[in-house]
Amino acid sequence: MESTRDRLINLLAENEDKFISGQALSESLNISRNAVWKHMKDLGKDGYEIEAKPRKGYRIKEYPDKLSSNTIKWGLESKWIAKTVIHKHSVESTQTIAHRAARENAPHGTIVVADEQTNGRGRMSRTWHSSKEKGIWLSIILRPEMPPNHASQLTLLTATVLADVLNSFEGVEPLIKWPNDILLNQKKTAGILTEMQAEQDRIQYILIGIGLNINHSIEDLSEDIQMKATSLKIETGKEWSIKTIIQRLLTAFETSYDLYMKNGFHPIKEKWEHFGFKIGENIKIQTFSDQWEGKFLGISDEGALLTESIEGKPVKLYSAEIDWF
Ligand code: BT5
Repeated sequence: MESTRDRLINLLAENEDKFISGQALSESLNISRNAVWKHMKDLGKDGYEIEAKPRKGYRIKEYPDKLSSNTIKWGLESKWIAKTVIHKHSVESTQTIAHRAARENAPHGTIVVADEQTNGRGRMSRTWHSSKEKGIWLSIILRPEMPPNHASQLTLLTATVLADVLNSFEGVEPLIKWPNDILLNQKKTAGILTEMQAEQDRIQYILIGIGLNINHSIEDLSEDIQMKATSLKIETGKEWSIKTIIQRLLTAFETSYDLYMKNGFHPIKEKWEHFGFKIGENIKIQTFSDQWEGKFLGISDEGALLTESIEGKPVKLYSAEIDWF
């Protein structure tokens, strides 16, 4: 159930260009005018800028930078993404919440976002450190009409969206490490976890989990990753608005996803290779059963890793880790 406060913010948001009287608010919310006034005072304390004019009423001028379902939606121009926003202060993992929401029929484009994750997950049960209010810890629920074996293309698509958005910031030069790491100065600043629920030939839903380090100082990074991880703040020397970056990511994701559904994977492949790290160089390749060295040629038309063995034999891999010397 929506709280009175949320309903009040929604009413103000729906009327953002005009004033809405205290009387009208008190009637719509079924609370006293004094209670309306108290809520306004609280909103002001939380960073909302509310203009109050005698005889006219109230108007919302600015949302705070703090994350909430309302602040994320405010000013977000989207067709289908983030029409439903589930925001939590602290969760084990946004993926867990998103799985539950998806099973309970949350619509395509629903997002789950948290200030902090206490048990954030990487691939293969690895840990994803997600310290409080320092980065973006977000899952997107998708219900695409496509064969389940194309799901990994959405991971590559998400990597290009992250790279594009970061690349639009002055002085930030991201690269993508196969398949899902975003690097700044060769250190990991973002990771993507794609999970899917599918029947044989039909996807029920896909979850795209995005973790992006933003306002961490080096000490905020857990010791085991300090040498190999970084954040936007470490790289640029300044603080960033997490809310604004979420909004940028969401609109860029929506545009890219719609284009992919219309035009297929080819443009994504080109963009991925544009940002791809170590393409054309020798790398170490590790699969479940094997480890060898070869040349990284790029990605295939379906999104597989294309390599060439020392003997010059082309090898296509769908699941592998790469490293270098
Ligand atoms: C990933 O896994 O990179 C996927 C990360 C996805 C995280 C998001 S946050 C929202 C959603 N909810 C979740 O619970 N997860 C998703 P992988 O490629 O397996 O990389 C994991 C490895 O990255 C770890 O073993 C560490 O070495 C390193 N690592 C952990 N936390 C990191 C961080 N904050 N920054 C950089 N590297 C990190």
